[in-house]
Amino acid sequence: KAPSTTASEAINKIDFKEAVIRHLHCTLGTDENKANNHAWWKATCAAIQENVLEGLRKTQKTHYLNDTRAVHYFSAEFLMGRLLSNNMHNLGLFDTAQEALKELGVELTDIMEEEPDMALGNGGLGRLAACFIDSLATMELPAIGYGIHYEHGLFRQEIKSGAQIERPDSWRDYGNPWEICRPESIQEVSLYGYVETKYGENGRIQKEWHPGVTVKGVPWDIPVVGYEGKTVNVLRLWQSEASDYFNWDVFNAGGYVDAQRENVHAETISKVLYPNDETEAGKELRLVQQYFFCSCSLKDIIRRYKRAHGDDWSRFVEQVVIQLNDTHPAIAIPELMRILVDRAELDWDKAWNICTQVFAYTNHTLLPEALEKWPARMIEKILPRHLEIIYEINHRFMALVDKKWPGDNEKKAKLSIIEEGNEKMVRMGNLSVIGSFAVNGVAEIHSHLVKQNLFPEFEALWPGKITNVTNGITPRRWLKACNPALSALIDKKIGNDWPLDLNKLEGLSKHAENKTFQKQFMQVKHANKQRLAKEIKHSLDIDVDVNAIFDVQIKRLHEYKRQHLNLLHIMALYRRILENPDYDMHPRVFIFGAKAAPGYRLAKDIIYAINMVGNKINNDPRVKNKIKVVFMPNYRVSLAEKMIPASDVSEQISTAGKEASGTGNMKLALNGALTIGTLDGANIEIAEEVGDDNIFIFGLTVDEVDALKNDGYNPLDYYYRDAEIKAILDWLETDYFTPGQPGALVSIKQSLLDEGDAYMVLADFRAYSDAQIKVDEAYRDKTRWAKMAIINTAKMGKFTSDRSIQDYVDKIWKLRACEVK
Ligand code: 26R
Repeated sequence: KAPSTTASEAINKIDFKEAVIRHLHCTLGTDENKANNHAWWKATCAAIQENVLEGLRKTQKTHYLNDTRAVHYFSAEFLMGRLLSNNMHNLGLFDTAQEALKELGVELTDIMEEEPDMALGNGGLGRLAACFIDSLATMELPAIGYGIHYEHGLFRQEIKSGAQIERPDSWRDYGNPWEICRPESIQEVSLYGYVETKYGENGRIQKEWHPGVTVKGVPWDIPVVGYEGKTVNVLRLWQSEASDYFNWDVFNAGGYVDAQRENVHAETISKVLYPNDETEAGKELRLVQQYFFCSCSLKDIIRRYKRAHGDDWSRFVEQVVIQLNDTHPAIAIPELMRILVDRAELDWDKAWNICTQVFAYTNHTLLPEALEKWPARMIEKILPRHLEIIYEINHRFMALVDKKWPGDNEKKAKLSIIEEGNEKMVRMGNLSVIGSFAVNGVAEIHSHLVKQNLFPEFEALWPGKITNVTNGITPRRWLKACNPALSALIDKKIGNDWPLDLNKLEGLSKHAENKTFQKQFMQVKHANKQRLAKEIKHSLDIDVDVNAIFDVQIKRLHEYKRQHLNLLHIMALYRRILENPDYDMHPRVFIFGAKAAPGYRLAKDIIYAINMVGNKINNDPRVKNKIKVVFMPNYRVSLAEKMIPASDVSEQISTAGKEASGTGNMKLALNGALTIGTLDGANIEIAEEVGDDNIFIFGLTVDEVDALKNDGYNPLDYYYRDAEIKAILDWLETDYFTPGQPGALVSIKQSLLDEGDAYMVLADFRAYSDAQIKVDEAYRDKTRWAKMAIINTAKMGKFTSDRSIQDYVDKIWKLRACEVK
């Protein structure tokens, strides 16, 4: 931005300074001289929040007066990260705030570091929800996000002697400046107890649930500011509290201590986010969490509907659509049925009609261990009435299946919500498909596999119900805010309307071969790498060469994502250097960021192995700094925002068919990193956009993976036939990387050889290594690399989450934008 300030900007700046000082004084009880960075941060947030809340009031009034149809995004996770920078950018106040603070002697980028991440999610699914609510507000669509107000978000990761340690996350310890408590909208939620069957006068059977426990749901609202600040939607998160109403008797009977114990139990519900990514554990508290937030949210929606329409349910489906973010909120389906049938006394068919026009379901994974199934006995204990309703839904559905395929019991077994066996299980995926009017996968290949492998019988029964909506990312956070230098360069080249219309980036293509532009583009990358190098030095005391290739793999740690394939390749390079001191390669820094689920042994072993191998390589003078290995602790949204702009190479190396979409792949390519990846998830669509010359694709395809599995894949074939693979795996068994502790890394070798290498790491190793040689060659040709990087940025238009949301609107939600003046 030009340094000259217009009159109105000067006034804005003065106003802003005045607001910050006022909040230092009146909100924080301090002053300009005493305030530390934390106080400046809080005062700045409060000054910004004034503008946010004005937009919120206007938006809510406009939506109310227009009685708008809205989408309700139900998600157990929202990975919001930090909000200050995002809110300032979306309000167009970033430069104003930066200049105002500078005049007060405060550096904005320093105080932004004071903000704790809002890490109320595990990974892809939670971050997608955050990008989607940004797009919804930006596109002026009436929407509300519903979730859980976890007291502790995803654990903080520390690395001690190379191993992951989990520490509690406390994002609200010193107060959160963005959230607003709404005690006027508290809801009551019931659990446990039994169901009484009554016979009404008309012979109608009535079911009455006598719950054992009642808890309060307290809503906290986080305003969600759209770009250019017109629409401000909300994210409403529910916190559990003991219901004072329920414990009154215990208290009066002199049971003060017991009453407090009840409190502890009730408050446990929203205490902590489950840190499992893709491994269903079937824990009772998790089901209680899911039901708790779904029940609160449905009651909230119905209260709002009734305020406008009274007891007339006929317009409910016109006003309300609910998107289920995976099956985690699937219990909302029987809960809405319960409310309609038992409470509103609608007859079953009418109620079912409403349900199946309101819900839509997104599937995010095909991994069998991530598909939620609850023991029927557990549901019966916690939600006895809901289990009855689920059986009734299933009973009627089975009749429908019998009409389509008379007497076909195999079909019924596959389609049934209930999985028979030793222990009866309720399949939440089947319930979600049956209770929804639309089902979608998150990338073309993934949606294809949902139809072909996961739900083929549903596809046959209801052709067209399963569709695709390819994921996206918000370019406001993932380019404009996190990479200001690149954004400024793009503005200069093609104008500044790309954040709202990402296809405009295409305009960069014609400059891809322009020497001056290439130089500018790579200078920005270089500066971002310098910044990250400083961060690496600061947090790990490792020196990295900024002229080396920054090769980045950032995502949750999981075998299917194959961080260990990356590691084996690093070991291969190291070995090649030891065998041939002149081994020719451009220096490379391999940078990792990953959290492992606390109970996932092998994932933690892989983190340990990366650190131990890295430590050896980084300190071996024979390597002559050609390789560095960096494991950045506590990977999270705010760290991603620093790593992504500094990346040259993006590692997207999952076993084909396993990664539903990926979204980190899009963020990295948008910031000019080149992908080395398999034909999996959205990588396929990224390759289509950038063209085969601008991406490094390798490895088995989905069909080849299937074929190899059917032929009987044997990892030992690769071990014995490829001397390098053998040498590396054997190396893991020595104490070379873990002096005095032979066998400390052996579990990785075991998983690949003895346990069958379920993710075909060895089958893909050679192809991966060859692709890495191509990456090396490409980087040495500076002009070629610059051109490829520019083309990657230029071709990412498709992957804005605005496009994803438009697809949902057109195919599923049938929503209309509502202009807020
Ligand atoms: C059941 C429970 C333990 C659980 C299972 C799976 C909890 C969390 C998950 C996370 C899954 C659903 C997830 O995050 N999937 C990711 O969703 C992203 C957004 O669609 C995709 O980009 C990514 O490929 C996929 O792994």
